[in-house]
Amino acid sequence: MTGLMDGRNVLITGVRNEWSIAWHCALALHRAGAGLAFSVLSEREASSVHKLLGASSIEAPVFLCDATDDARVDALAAQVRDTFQGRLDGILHSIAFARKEELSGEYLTTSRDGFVLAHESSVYTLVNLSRATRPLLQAAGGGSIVTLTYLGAERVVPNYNVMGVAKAALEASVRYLASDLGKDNIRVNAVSAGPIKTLAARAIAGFDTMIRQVEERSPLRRAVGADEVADAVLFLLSPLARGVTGEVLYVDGGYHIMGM
Ligand code: NAD
Ligand code: IMJ
Repeated sequence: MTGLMDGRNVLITGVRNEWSIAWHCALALHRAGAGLAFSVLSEREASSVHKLLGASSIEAPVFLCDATDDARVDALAAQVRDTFQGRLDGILHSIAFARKEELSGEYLTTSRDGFVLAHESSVYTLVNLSRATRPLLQAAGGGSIVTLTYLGAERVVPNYNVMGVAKAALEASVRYLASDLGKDNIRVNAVSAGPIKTLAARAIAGFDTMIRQVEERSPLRRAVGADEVADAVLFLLSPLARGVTGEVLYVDGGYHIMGM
């Protein structure tokens, strides 16, 4: 069978467990024929990904990389280069972090440290990964970088706070990176996903209320699943999106278009 991603190699970040949006993207990319490599934050996540791979018959290396650590990001790029003979076609950036205490109450009380940590983890990691892997994407004649964002970048969503400010910077980074990398035929886009029950969302105050609102108010009258986000990510990583860069694509059942 010929697949949309046959002969193309993609680096996937941000798989923590089977609910992770990045895991569903990995499944969609694998089904489309892509070769995969994974980068995870901790040994614990590495063993979780090894279990998922074992159960799904996907063969792929799993590298350890705290994406806020410049030396680790450069080492990851070298590992990916060796895995894929110097050529890389796509990257999924699915990384966000803020301190739990900054994700409730007023944004006004965000600490300086918490502000910096959220931006380093959730925004600078995209810049750093893009910089370190640019030669590999260039060697493939171009490529596609996709990150995940949320409506809280543009609207005030209760408790999203410093993450919303970081996602605004992430979306602006998508545009600036798209401008820098377009001359290398490297595209940079974001998928803005509706609320999905993952580890990064379950513990959040008001998350269930948010899902109920989406079910009541979005044009499709339902929340979206990680598989639906994954298909949009697959599109942006694939040659079907060869004319699309610097864009934010909403996969939220249309929620963001509504005034009320
Ligand atoms: P998740 O917890 O499964 O994934 C978050 C990942 O970020 C984890 O794998 C974690 O290890 C990784 N990470 C954090 N700091 C890191 C670092 N320094 N280096 C490397 N990895 C690091 O949750 P998820 O919901 O799948 O989140 C993935 C992305 O989707 C995030 O950017 C999130 O903001 C975005 N998003 C989620 C939702 C939702 O409702 N779940 C909606 C829109 C956007
Ligand atoms: C997160 C916080 C507040 C409201 C929220 C979310 N809503 C949604 C999310 C309405 C959908 C999930 N989301 C889009 C995220 O980007 C989550 C990021 C995140 C989550 C945690 C939880 C655990 C922790 N730190 C985190 N850092 C980032 O300690």
